[in-house]
Amino acid sequence: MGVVNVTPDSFSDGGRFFEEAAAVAHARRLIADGAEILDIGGESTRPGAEPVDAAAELARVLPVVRAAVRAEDAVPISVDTAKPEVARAAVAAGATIWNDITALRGAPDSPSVAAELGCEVILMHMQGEPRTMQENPRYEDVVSEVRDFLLERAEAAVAAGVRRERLLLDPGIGFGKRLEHNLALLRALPELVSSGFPVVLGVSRKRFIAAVDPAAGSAGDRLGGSLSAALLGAEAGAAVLRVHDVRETAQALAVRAAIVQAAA
Ligand code: YH5
Repeated sequence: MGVVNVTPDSFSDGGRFFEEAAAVAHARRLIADGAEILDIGGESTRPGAEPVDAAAELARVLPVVRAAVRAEDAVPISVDTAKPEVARAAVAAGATIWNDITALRGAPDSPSVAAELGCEVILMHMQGEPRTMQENPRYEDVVSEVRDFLLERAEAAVAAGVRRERLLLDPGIGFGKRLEHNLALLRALPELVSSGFPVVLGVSRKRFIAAVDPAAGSAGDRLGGSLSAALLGAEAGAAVLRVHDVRETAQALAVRAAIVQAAA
């Protein structure tokens, strides 16, 4: 799954043409690089990020979803949003996956809208909310708490009418977690895989890599750590890897597969 961020461009005095064109070009590039899904998002969910209103998020995301759906080598489109109205419009435009970092807790009608849309739904674990989640993350037992939360949200989705086969679970690396929590979750990934739900993993360029390697201060310096954690995720049985560097990740996975399949 390749990440397409549609973020405001500080040069675009209100007009959205350039940020939209850049996102569409990036989407095409990720498909050419081997992405099998595109995850398109217009709300920054990085630690410390401020919320965006639905109209602004829709105006950013929808044109890019439309263009990605029309691309000649189109792949399934996921929309990264916590807002049911954004998910509804994106699915109407051809997206087939709702990636919700709040696990359908973003609005009271999120579960019923997910059921109505009939799309696949990624339920992600997050402690707190993006603006403040890294201030004081606390767990007794992070692995069991994250697993129990995700299974509880899966049951809530099913109770609202979402079909079980449409659900995917994600431990939410970096969302209200310290380094020790992220590492424990990665190490215990096979336990989440054993739930039977397909598991989505997002480690790409995240800050926990800088916590291991303090020299990796900026996101662009975290490719090695991203690939290392992505390979571990694949090994553990994750079904979807959410990444920025599609070409490099596909190469890492291809080399691993070639080695695993090599004749003795
Ligand atoms: C995820 O894990 N993450 S947005 C901070 C960074 C780098 C990257 C530079 N949406 C996930 O990618 N959806 C995001 O430091 C997600 N799983 C799912 N399902 C955060 C992100 C990032 C944040």
